[in-house]
Amino acid sequence: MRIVEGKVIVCSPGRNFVTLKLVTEDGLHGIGDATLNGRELAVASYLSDHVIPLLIGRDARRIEDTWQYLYKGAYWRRGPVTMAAIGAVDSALWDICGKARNAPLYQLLGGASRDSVLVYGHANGESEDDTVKAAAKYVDMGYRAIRAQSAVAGVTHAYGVGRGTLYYEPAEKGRPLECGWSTEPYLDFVPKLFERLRKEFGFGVHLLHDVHHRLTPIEAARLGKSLEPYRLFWLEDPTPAENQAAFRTIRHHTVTPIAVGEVFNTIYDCQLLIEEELIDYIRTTVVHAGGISHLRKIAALAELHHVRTGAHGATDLSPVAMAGALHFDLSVHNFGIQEYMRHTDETDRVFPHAYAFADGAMHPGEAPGLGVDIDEELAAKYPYDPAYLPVNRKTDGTVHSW
Ligand code: GCO
Ligand code: MG
Repeated sequence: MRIVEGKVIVCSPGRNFVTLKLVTEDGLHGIGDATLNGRELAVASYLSDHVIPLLIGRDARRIEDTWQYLYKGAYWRRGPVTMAAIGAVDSALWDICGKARNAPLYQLLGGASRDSVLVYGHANGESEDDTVKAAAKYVDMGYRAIRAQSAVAGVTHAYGVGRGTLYYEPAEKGRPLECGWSTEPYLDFVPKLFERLRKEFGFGVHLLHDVHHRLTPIEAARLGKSLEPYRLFWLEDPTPAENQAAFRTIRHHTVTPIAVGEVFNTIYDCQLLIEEELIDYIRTTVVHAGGISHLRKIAALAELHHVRTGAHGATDLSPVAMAGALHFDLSVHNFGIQEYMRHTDETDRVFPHAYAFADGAMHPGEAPGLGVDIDEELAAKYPYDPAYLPVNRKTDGTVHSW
């Protein structure tokens, strides 16, 4: 089952996506998501200029061997560009193997460990009241887990505040939007928001919150402690995680569960976090952390340490990544939750898929392989549209993590 063709499709049906497509001599094709928000063309070039030429003639069934060949063979290891490229190849090969066996991918990964995959949606608002209204909408749609973010007085363009739709898209055309950051009003506001949410919805719905890397460890510890009465499902990215040991401070002070890892690329990025049991959920994705093969290794390490998975699922990950995540989630034993941000209708039309949402949970469907495809003709109608993620500055102008 030799690979005879490979191509990279860059399109922008509502937002930018990079998709790898590999074709075998038997006429089967597989796809992988290679989207790196704000740096898309670097991965597209890495694939077209450096990886696809090495894939032609290789046996599509040798998934692990190809992964090691691309990882060790590049000499220059890790990083989001390299790992997104390897992840896309890995997903495309799993897709092909599923199709060759006429089985949905999860059946090749050990079969279903559960009936469906619990997902969380995003409730965003310009104020506490708006966020409560947005959360009510998700409860009405059947969600059993909701991430809540809100604008904070004194913080310009707070992270996660939507624009009145179900979609949240922080990347914008032109130069990066400059947001303002102030820790004090944020730390005072968030516990009040969750107190209100518990008052409105009780404890029957899971609540989550994303700090988006903005606090120091001791500030994050204070936030975790002040949120304890509201029993969050998780507090996400409380502090930047390049320094994994910094999470010891948070862990010493609070029992609020911690989730980290959407920006991680390999198992080494979370090794200490997992081995020292400093986190509760690992958020690595099939896109940026080397595909389904590598994610399974991270999950296996995590399982030894009572850490569950909670894969990133923002709209800057395409439906191809969503499908991969759902097969992984359904099969892996220590699954926790899956993020599910809805794509626009345009995006869904370009990437027809078998996965579906019902009663607050999702299922990848029974189509062979990933169960998702790309309509190339339609994709061609949405050319690449450069956009950048925002940057953040503190009130005195100092650049801060966005
Ligand atoms: C999340 C995320 C994202 C990121 C985005 C950046 O938890 O969903 O933090 O929304 O901001 O993926 O491109
Ligand atoms: Mg996040």
